[in-house]
Amino acid sequence: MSDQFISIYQTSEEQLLEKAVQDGVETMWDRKAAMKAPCGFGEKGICCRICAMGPCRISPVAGKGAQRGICGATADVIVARNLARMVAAGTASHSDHARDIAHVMHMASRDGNFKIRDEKKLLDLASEWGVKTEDRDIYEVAHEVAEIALNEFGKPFGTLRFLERAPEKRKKVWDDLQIRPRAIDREIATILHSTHIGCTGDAESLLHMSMRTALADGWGGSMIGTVFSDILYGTPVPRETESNLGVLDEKQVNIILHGHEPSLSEMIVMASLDPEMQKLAKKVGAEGINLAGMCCTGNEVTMRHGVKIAGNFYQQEMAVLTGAVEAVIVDVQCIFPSLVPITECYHTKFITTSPKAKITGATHIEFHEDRALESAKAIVREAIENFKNRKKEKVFIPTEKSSGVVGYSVEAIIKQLDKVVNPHIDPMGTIKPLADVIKAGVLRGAVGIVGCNNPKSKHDYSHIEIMKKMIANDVIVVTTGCAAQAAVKAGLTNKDARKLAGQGLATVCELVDIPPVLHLGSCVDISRIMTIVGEVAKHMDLDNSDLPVAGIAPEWMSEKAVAIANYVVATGIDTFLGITPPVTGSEEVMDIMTNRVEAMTGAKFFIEEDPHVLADKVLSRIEEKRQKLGI
Ligand code: NFS
Ligand code: SF4
Repeated sequence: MSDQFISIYQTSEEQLLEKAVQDGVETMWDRKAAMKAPCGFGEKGICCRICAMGPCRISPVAGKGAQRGICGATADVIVARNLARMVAAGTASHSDHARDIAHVMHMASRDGNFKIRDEKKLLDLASEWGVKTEDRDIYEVAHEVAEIALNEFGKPFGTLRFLERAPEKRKKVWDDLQIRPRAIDREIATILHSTHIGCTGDAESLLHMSMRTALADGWGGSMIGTVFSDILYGTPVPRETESNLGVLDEKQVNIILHGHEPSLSEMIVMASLDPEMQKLAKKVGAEGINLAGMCCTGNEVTMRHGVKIAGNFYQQEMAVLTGAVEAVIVDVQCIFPSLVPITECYHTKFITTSPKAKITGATHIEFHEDRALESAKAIVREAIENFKNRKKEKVFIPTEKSSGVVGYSVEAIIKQLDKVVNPHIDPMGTIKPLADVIKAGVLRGAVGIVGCNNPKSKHDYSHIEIMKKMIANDVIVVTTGCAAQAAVKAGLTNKDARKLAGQGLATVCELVDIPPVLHLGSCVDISRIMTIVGEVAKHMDLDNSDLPVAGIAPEWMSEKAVAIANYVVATGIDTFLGITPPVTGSEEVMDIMTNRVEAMTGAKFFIEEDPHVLADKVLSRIEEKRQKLGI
């Protein structure tokens, strides 16, 4: 099924690229070709432009040419500083997203647009955080909890609250290393300070600080993003969806929802269901309004509403190339500025909505949370009214699409696991069945396959090849972000895909009624993966680093991915990178990341660009961990 997918998909991709040539449209491939070979200094991380005495670049040949920047910074320091700044930017992005969600919860009200949809999750969190809940209105509780979360960003004392959710052994590692993050913004600011000219001049110290900042993402910003989105918009449950550009419909108004925060997209979903909007769509001659998601916004709305997925990161230009999209609506992150010139070649409106991400040439219609539905309707109306401008002769929609199941929150996974629990023997509602099958070796282990697309690797190929190899070897896959969308497109989140799994995994999938690759959501939802791993470790009285699990980012590209990789390693989980990060210019940084960090956190980085070799390395590392545990 997935081999077929790869070839089908390549055809539709090629067709669209041919169309781009015919229509005179430039794509990322043209720009990549124009860029020629990437800058060798940048690629190795040995270019510094932190101060105006530079830019300085260090000779990649040891002992020959410039070995230090003008200030005397070595290659090790320059590489580590650049990496630390990537971690800070990634952490800032996930966390600022989370902050907005917390603000939305702070303004939630019974008669407003934003409501509390998962009261249980809110009440559980309130009691976890010591907020009084008896005899109180749920919205009063929500506001207090939201305020506590908002204080997590800048509180002057203490460390982050969600760290307490980790297994005891992991907390001890963090204490020993002194990397429990304090306030989220503080960690980001500290890194920016420490990487200023003439501050930290020690690679190990910079990487140590990077881990603390990254933990403020994984166990701070990202976790707040996930938990608060669930409370406001509902904790996802398994549901059917479809993915790939074939979900666009020639007869309907097609709206692409692209970006990250669910607040806007939730309101767009509501607005598109509004009878007034539906009527307007009919009036302009369309059969209806067809929403299609892209990138993490796509994941958020597909998990909660079954909105179809148009595609992942690399397909944003392709979607417009179909000529069938009335509007691309975006908020923040992973949005190509090239959508301006591309949409200009068609009738497509490119609508930015966030003051944090304005793009020259786009139509900016600001989304105001305090009059959310009204703002969303104004945006949807623009799209509908644009239907009449569509040029029939320019429309080409590839037919490829695939179905799959999405929406595996931790709660949903535990509910599935309950199917194999004998309530006379074991308690319901725990992770125990998963721990049991891992212990017994029916599943050899579990991996999280996450991250972006990157033109350095064939689109989705690494994601899919690695996923197939994992499941064939009885390793269950959980996936988020653009990797998760690749999985849906390849049919791997379909329950049928268990025929591609090894016998152990196939049996588990059948008994528990799940696909072998579980879609857990957007990139902030990697916090769900941290939670599951932590729960299994607690159940087995182990540390995360003892478990036969790994994180894999086959086609990553963003700074957010660098932050994620660092918090995953700091959480005790090995991380395999399919794209080499810009660190190879420093032997010391390479040595810390791929070797010495293991003695500190129990996990390390593996860098391997060949997806098949990478998969083999993951499998052997999993077996190594099993051997150590004697299971
Ligand atoms: Ni993640 Fe989501 Fe995709 Fe990469 Fe971008 S959408 S937050 S960064 S490209 S997986
Ligand atoms: Fe050069 Fe040092 Fe300034 Fe960087 S901080 S640009 S290495 S002088």
